[in-house]
Amino acid sequence: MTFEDILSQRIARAGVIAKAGGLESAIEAGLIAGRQDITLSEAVVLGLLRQDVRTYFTVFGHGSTDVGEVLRVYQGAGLVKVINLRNEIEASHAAAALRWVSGEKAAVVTSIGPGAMQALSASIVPASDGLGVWYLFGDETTEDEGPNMQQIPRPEQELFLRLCSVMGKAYTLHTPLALSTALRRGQATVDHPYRSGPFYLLLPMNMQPALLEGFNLAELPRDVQLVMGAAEGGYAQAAKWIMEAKKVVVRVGGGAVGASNEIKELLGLADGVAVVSPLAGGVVPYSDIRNMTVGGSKGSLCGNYAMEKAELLIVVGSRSVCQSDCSRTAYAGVKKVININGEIDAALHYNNTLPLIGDARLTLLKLLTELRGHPAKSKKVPSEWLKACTDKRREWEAFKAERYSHPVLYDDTWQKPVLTQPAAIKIAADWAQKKDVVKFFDAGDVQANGFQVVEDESYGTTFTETGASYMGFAVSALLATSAGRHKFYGLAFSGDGSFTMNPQVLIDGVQHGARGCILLLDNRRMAAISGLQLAQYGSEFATSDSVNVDYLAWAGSIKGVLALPGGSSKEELIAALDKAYAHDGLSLVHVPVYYGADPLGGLGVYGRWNVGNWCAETQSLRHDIGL
Ligand SMILES: Cc1ncc(C[n+]2csc(CCOP(=O)(O)OP(=O)(O)O)c2C)c(N)n1
Ligand SMILES: [Mg+2]
Repeated sequence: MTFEDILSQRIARAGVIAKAGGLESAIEAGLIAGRQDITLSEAVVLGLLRQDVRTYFTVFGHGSTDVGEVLRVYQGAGLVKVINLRNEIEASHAAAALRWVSGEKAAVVTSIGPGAMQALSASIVPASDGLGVWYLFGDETTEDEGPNMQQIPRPEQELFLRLCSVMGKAYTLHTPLALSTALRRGQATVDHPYRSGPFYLLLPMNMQPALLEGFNLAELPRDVQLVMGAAEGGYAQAAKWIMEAKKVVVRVGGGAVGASNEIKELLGLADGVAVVSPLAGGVVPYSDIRNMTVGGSKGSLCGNYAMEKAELLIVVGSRSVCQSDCSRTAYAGVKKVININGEIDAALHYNNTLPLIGDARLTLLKLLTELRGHPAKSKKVPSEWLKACTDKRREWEAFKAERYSHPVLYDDTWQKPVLTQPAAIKIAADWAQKKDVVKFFDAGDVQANGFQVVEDESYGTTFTETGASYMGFAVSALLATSAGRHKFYGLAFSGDGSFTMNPQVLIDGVQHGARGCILLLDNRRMAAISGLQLAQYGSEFATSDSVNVDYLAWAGSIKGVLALPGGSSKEELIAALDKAYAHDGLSLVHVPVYYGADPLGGLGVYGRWNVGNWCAETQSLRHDIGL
């Protein structure tokens, strides 16, 4: 077949599929023959379409022009949407954010080599946060005629496959007719019921245009809903432990999303309190009397208190990352653990554990049925445990309120009074809540202050990438506001360090109609690390520079971006956010923020962490506790 034949048949095929309303209906209505002469690239796009992947975040290169040509035709027919970007890390973040906020699947397409490596690096985000994302990477030619430019320069086979396979599941389409298996493997990862993740489909450059004669479309896997059931057994034992324990803490992790009602009832029946992981914020309403907010190495007064004093720990869908449990030292008094988890490894994390392996909500429902059969746990309302915890929560709220009532401090670097980061975040988070704006948080002090400040009443308005804490995620995530079927307005809380990792969004956001605001909290440094250096060694080192950047001029130089000074008061910041919101597109609000030793400038640290020169002590405590 000539290229002209391939192209004309492709255009006709895409047109028929679009007219029929999708591949499934085109096949069912017999509008398209079951067997087609198509290239591997087109079969991949068709296969992904059948799995409801219609959005592509791309940085094409010589390693992916053939896939690009197919996408050109399919976009022309209205079947897919291609969002061409300037950085693969940004592309990956946007795809992850789209999946996270809207549930919509997307694919990231890159060239071979450096482009793919950038996307692979950023895919630590969906790998850590459990988000299903497809990655299509150009790969070296299969005939091995000689080293390909941008391949890993060693005379060995499948090096990219090996590299990607460390991060997640990967498949090289070395043999085009293995496509259906490759797509099914991808489906099993991207649509995994409780721990989805990145899937890397490696497309050798000479295989992409390979013609599959008479390819049977029936081989392309259909879209399916994968669900998991409740855990089997163990409920009577779990209920007995819960009824016997005086002090119960429930760790609410990302796997608990969707189980708000069940957790609420569990807290009541168990007379427990919740400590909520930042990425599950709102699963327990902030105002709930039993919510001790966040806990861990940064933590909170009340969250860390509850963890330290509890005797029974109930984990719901958490991986127990070091930040969340002070590197295994947070639960000093815990004697027993009930771990409700989809993942066996995560469920067995602590000793003395009763693992309940299954879907969190369905398992909780069964546990609740068991618990309802027992007499009420505490006659006193509130119980001693709840009273002690709520006292701490009150202390925490007072501590925060004091900071909010001193929102401005004199800053040595800015040489003027500026807003503190906690105050600026509080003002903007409250503003976002009123406007129903989705909040994204970047890494650093911005993130830590953010999860200490945010007061969500329900899940789904804050997305803080605490899984990998990848600087530049929040600003790139703004691309998700316009990329999918569900449009929304986003506010990206970003530090000066994080923003400068992915400033491409200023251009790409305009090009693709992003609706959102970058709230740039500029303390002229990577403060989270300066803070760690000071706390550990008494000296800051190489975490700031002396370059004064005019972010307003930078953002304002891009036509379509509205750049606004955020001022140094609540009123000025709200006025700037209102103006940004009224702008139908992307804006950047620049807020100089305080960095320094004044305790009113920060929200404190309450836990331990196995990093720097804290390791010896933290590790020794972990072994003393022995959990
Ligand atoms: C891509 C990436 N590189 C390095 C880090 C390590 N790191 C975590 S926070 C941080 C500094 C963040 O600075 P900024 O965004 O300005 O926020 P601030 O702490 O100043 O509020 C660094 C370097 C990271 N999380 N991600
Ligand atoms: Mg900073």
